Amino acid sequence: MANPEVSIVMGSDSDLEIMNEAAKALSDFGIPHEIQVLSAHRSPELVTQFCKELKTRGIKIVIAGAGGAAHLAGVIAAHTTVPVIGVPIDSSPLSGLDSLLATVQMPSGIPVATVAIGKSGATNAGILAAQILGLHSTEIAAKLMKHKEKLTQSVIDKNNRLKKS
Ligand code: RP5
Repeated sequence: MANPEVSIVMGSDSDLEIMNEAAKALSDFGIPHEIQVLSAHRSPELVTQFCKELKTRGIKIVIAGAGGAAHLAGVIAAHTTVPVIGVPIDSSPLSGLDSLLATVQMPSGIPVATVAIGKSGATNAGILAAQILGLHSTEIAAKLMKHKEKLTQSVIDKNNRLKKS
């Protein structure tokens, strides 16, 4: 996508199915984004280079997903002031609890906005990025309001179906 505003990164291509949910949410809100594999452990120098270029490339938010000893989001946050949203991936025998703790338990001074484990977390990462960008875009803000209305309508529809059954 040309001129991405949000960069999605993930520790491995095995995380793609989950991280695609973040990409889908961003597409729903019309936000240009990119997605690539970057590993804090397997390609530390590429991560550093990526962080150095974020500002000049016009990236406003990074969404970083990783599993296991999930240090990707935290390492990126250590290198940049661009806000980082972390998605813990449930790819290990510990079902993502390890990734959650590794992503969320950042030391004071280096925040990572950590969302839920797995697909719902990835979706919410995309929506959270839209909410941040929506502070300065009436177009995105309007789409976010529609999203909320749809959620309310889905609850009303569920109750109507329950009443009929
Ligand atoms: C992490 O290790 C990745 O984020 C992935 O969730 C997990 C397994 O990676 P692969 O062995 O499938 O490449 O770094």
